[in-house]
Amino acid sequence: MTSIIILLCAILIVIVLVQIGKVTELTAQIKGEKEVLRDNSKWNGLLSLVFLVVFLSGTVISAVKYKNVMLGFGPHTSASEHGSELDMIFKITLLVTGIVFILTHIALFWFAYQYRWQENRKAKFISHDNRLEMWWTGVPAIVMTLLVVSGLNSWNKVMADVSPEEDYIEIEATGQQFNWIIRYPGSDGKLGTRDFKLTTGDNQLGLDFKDPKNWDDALPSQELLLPVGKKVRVRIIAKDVLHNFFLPHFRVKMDAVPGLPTYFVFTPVKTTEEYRRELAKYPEYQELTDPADPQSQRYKKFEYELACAELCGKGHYSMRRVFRVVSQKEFDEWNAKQESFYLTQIRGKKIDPNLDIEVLDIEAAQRAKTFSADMKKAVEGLTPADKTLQLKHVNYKTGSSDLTDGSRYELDNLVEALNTYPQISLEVAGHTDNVGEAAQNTILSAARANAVVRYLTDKGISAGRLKSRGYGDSKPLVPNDSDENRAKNRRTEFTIL
Ligand SMILES: [Cu+2]
Repeated sequence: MTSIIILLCAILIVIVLVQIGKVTELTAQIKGEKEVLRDNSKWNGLLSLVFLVVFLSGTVISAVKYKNVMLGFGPHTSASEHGSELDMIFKITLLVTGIVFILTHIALFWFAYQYRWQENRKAKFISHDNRLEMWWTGVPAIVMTLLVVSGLNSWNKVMADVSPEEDYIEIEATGQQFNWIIRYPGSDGKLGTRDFKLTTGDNQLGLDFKDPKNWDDALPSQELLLPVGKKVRVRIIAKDVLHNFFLPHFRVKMDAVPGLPTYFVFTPVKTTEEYRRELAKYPEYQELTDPADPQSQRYKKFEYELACAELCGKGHYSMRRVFRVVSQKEFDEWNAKQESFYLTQIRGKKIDPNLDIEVLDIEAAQRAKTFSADMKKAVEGLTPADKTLQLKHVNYKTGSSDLTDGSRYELDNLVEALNTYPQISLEVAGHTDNVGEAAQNTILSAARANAVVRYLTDKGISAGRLKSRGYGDSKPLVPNDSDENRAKNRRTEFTIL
């Protein structure tokens, strides 16, 4: 329907134009050709002058009016180190081209008015003038050279890669239809390797999990943080079509090309809060976004945005992510809280290439951290329940009291805790589920608790600090009514005495 209306409108416009042409021809016949020509020229000339004034003043007025919402002006000075230099190039170019723009427009429309057709006036033809040629070739050539040379100089500075001894963080941005997957390096500070051949539905980035650097890499799905004052190197990758990694407030813009990794290095110099404080000084940003809420000023909503600056398809607009720039301290806290993609999504599943390794270094380290935090709480605890901890990663071979190989990590954590707190002594307690005979269960649980105590004394802990006891199935954690619950009841605990 809409297209039919548009088509009809187009046909009507053509008819109107043809009719105007015919009317003009008729008037010319009635009035005489010369008369019409004189009239037309006069009006064309005058309208040229009017256009000149309206157009040029419109340009200048709109530039002044909107200056505070344009990047590089008002509160929008660059939020990155290299950005101010780029802004300066833009401003110098704008000044030079602005002067030329105004002069040529004045000349163009003034000439159109001044030299409009008049009777008895002949045009003067200049076939060639060397001096003029020299001027209008020489001056633009010199100006262009200066602009290009200073631009190249800045380009080399902005595009310089990091050197290995520099202090920087590296993140990775993968563009796909239609979102950005941002990868953080985790606690080791290093991004793991990827191989497109490993890409599956579960491993969308094709991360090579045989590479330990990948084990702690995180893919935050919500908020993204960057520390202020630290160099950030972004690896930029595309999975399907051309995308563009665009952080306008940092003057960062780089194509994400399938099959050709690119990068950008920049240093954020303003935190999100500092940027908001800057905006708050301008009336445009003090306006309320919700008239009913006096606290809804525009500047409070400001965020650093990541967009895709390449029209990559229907959902292109949805490729927005928010980066928040914060202090190094806040960043470190946030970074430590990010969950490892490998440990939460891949580890232990069929696609995990490290199934043959019972406990990875990173898992042992994580367990040690949790254990020492739990231990601290238990030592400070008041009730017996507070002072009781479960040895979650201590396991035995089926039906026996032989510790599995993987149990030693948790037991070594316990040894370390006993050395850290030399004043404490423990009761190690074995528990079973209700399968089998009760007497048999008590014997097995006692043997298991004993095995733990033996491990600890072998590691130099004084036997006087350790008791062991087998409770059999007498103290279940939960009712023994499902496999899952029975598994919970089979456990080894210790209580600080
Ligand atoms: Cu895109």
